[in-house]
Amino acid sequence: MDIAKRIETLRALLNQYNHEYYVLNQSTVDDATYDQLMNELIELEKNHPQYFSPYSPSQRVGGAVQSSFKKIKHTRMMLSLANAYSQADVQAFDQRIQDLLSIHQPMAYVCELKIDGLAISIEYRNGVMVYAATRGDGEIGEDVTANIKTIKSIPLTIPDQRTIEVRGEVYMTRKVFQSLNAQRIANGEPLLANPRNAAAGSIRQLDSTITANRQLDAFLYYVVNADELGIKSHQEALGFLKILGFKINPETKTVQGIDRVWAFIQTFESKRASLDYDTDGIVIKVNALSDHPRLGYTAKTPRWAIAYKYPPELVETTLENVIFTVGRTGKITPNAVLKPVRVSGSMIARATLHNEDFMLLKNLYLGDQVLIRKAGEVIPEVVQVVSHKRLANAIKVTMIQECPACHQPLIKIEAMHYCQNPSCPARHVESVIHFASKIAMDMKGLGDKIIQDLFELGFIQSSADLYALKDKREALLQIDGYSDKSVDLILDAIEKSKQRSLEKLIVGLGIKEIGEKTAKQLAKRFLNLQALSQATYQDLMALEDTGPVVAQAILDYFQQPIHQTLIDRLIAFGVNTRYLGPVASQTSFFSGKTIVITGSFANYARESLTEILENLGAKVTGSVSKNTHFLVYGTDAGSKLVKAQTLGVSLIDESRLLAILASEKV
Ligand code: 3BA
Repeated sequence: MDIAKRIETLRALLNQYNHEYYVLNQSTVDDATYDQLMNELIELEKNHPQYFSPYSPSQRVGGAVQSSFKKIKHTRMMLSLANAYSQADVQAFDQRIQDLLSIHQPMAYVCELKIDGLAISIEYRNGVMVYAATRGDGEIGEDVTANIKTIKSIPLTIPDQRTIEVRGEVYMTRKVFQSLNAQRIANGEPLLANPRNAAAGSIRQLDSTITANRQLDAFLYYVVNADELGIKSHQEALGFLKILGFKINPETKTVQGIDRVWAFIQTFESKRASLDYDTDGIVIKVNALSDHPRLGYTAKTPRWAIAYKYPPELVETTLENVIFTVGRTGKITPNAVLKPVRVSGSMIARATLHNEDFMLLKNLYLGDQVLIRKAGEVIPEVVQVVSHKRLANAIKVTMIQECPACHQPLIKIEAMHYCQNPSCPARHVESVIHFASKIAMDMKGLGDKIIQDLFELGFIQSSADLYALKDKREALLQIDGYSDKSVDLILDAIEKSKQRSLEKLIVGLGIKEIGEKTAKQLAKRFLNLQALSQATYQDLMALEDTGPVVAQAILDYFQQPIHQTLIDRLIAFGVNTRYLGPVASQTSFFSGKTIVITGSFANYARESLTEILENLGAKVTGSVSKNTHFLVYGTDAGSKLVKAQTLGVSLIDESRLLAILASEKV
């Protein structure tokens, strides 16, 4: 027997069966035969390792565990979609397109279901998959190739040798999601909230054999380099994807005119409940690809597409109680405790009532039937009470006057109530949760519940105490449910957080008014915590984007002895207090230059371009003057370009910019 030939035949057959079963939903072979052929292939590959191929159908079972995901820079920015919430929004989208293109007949649009999953980008070269990446921030994603290869409906090889980059949505069917959760109940594991989170969690597994067991699926909807491949319309791009063996959504329809788009949206509103996967709207795309560059892009979204979002589902349930939680800043939030119900695919047991005014406006009584909604990633909210169902003698919900944790009287500032006791235990717990969170010191695995446990059991009183836990390993192991493995993971995450750059620490301190963006500016400007803590009001006011409120908040923070003590202890534990990010280069083309950016760019979001140029030492400002050194302009540059030309400011277009940045190696 010619081994090589047999292996090739088996691979071709198994690929064909996979495609029939997972993409076309029709099988021509029984499970036993399939398994037999697969086993034969695995056996041959094992005995003849010289014929190993990473693209063999035997490689879809997952493999080695990775220690982390590599970062991948997308060759072309992975954008987002602008949203529409009404017929008027959809019509405005159409009107703008017709205006921009000066077209007065109905446009051809492709209507696609908006799959509620996780966006991915996959590149093929010479007919084989070379990498697959998540969206990330649109510019840089994570290399999840090993995990994507386990998705049976995504081909490992395609019958086209050109470089082809395709994008789509990975999702989990409702059926698979339910059986996964049933299995988790049986194992006593926490439940996954909805299929979207389950799919995202499965793709983020470092062990691809776990991903392989999750039975993920994917619809592809975009050919990134369609222009290079001679594709003329979006519909044609979808047809091309289909020929290559990808799964495309069968409900997609091309129509003429926005009225027909609206009809499609209405037809689907009732149909989407019966699908076996979650959708959260309809994506509308201009069909003719030649119109896309003419329409261009705003900072983050193409002007030739929009996502219509269906109104969030309203669900009725019982208001069992109202509890008041204390935030890190002492802010009090009333929360509705609900009889758990399923809303927009997630189980909901709590909903926010925001503040006293909102809560009183709803006129709630305990035991009321209430309508709640959950829109996208937004916190569930009580919409209204069904007042005719109110029980006799029900008790009205009112605002509390003292802190539920420390019983100090609350102070009302504008619409919000605050506990102003600096040693309130609830505030301390929230401060530590914030300190450990992803946007701050990013201690992975140290969730809210664990931090609450550690507080209640007296292990910690402040963020600095986290760093002393490593000497209490034995005591931690005595806590119910803490294993050797989980304790080590937590201690390791805490230890690792000592190496975070200054901006993460600034966020972690929880200074009023300071978010991620301001923290980054402060870190870049002051370079270490010592310098920031000694900054004067004038120093702080001299920063761009920093006004009197922020400046005062920073001064107030460092003046409090309790904060000085915290910082001293963090330093004593070896927490890094220096800025570790890129510093403005002294020698770059842009160092010391004042630059204005205008228009939209194919390769950059505006914000990231600003950051790139600032990292190269440029000062990026908002308006063109005679002091401007360069105007960096993209498509649709308007009055700024005209003004720069009048003033004789040097102009840099996107291709020149790319060349300069390439020579700066960014
Ligand atoms: N079409 C999501 N973006 C989509 C290519 C553009 C796009 C989406 C889409 C930008 C869906 C944003 C993330 C992204 C690829 C960027 C769809 C869906 N089209 N049908 C117009 O079904 N969820 N999402 N993905 N590039």
